[in-house]
Amino acid sequence: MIKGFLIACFSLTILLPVKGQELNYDESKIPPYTLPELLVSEDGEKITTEAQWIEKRRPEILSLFETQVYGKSPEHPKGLHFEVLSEDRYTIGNMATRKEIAVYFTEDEKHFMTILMYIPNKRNGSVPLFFGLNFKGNHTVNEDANITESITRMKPRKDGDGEVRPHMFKRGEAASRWPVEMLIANGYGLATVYRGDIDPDYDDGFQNGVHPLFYKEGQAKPESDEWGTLAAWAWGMSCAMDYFETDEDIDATKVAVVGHSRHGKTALWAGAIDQRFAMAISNDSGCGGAALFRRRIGETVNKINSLFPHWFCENFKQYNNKEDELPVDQHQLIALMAPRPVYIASAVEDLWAGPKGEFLSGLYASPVYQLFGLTGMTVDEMPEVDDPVTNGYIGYHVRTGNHDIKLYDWQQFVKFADRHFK
Ligand code: GTR
Repeated sequence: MIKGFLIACFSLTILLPVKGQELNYDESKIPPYTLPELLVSEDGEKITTEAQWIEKRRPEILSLFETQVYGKSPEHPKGLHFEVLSEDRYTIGNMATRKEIAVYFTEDEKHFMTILMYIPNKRNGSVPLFFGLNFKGNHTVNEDANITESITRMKPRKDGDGEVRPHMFKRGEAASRWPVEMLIANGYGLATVYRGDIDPDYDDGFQNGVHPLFYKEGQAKPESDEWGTLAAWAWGMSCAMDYFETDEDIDATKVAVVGHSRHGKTALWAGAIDQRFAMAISNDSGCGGAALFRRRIGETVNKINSLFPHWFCENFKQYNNKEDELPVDQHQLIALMAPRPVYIASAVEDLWAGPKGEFLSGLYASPVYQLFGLTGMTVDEMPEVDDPVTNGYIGYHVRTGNHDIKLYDWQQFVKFADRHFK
């Protein structure tokens, strides 16, 4: 009862208008808009071949997203190295091996993230992997008592008295979002990292997390076109990929990046900057994720930049209330995945994220897949609720219910991955 009440209050705070801005949830009130061209390059050339896309248009679009939206990330650090901290074959009813791996960002091992990984014991050779960030610590994804508790900082407490830290969250608290047993039974591995290991999710002027490791002499915060927190998380995921390539249990050519909400935005950006990821899956990723910015329904650029000033690069703030001036829109982000498969999931009550805009970006990204002789989205109209479209290279579903990632969502991801990975 109390829990339900708290959730209701939380949702309300999210949905209340940010001072001075109007919120729109009405499809009929979406302003007319023109999307930036997908298949015309900056010098006006029409893009009609795979080679033109790869050599010319894709780099242009990627660079606009880097400098205007998420921010440029540095190269992987020279000191990047890994250590398997623990390995246990007898977990998940003896069906899976659990490993924990430290990914050290620095030679001196002071800065690191911990990958928690489950690999099916029943396997012939290496396995495909789902890899996503978690919100509250590795120990919250399963009740497995031997998962090492995440300890990095989370955020200051609202009352100013100390900090919220992941150990305050119960073991297995987020288990409904991480169906390890189902994935193992279907022959997939699962890896996750607590995102705070890379950069805690609050606005501290980029003093904690990985940003300061890369400041030049005298630099105190990222430049206007340099990485915000979402880009740092995606960069961390890309560093984890360096580890996956060294692990014989993992088929590094079949790693799907997956994420819910802010981590869905991150998964799409990770897939864009690191083409070693063979698939990207965005669940309820909304504004800054799969949803088209120009529709201005639910969360808008101005709102996301006021609520989360640290997520994007500084340049992105120029587009507050000026969506039409953005040189990109999110169909182009989806297109950066091509020809790799991408899956977009929405929830019908998640109006803050804007299900229709999430669908449309997939639809409008489809012409790029055609250049590769592939079908992106196989439908033109948004499907009915709980009627997934999984037969093209861009999968989509809108599920009954609200903002969350559920077993139903994962079941569709597995079906989609089976088509492409097996
Ligand atoms: C909301 C935010 C969304 C989404 C969500 C989440 O508060 O406005 O963009 O990222 O958080 O990550 O759960």
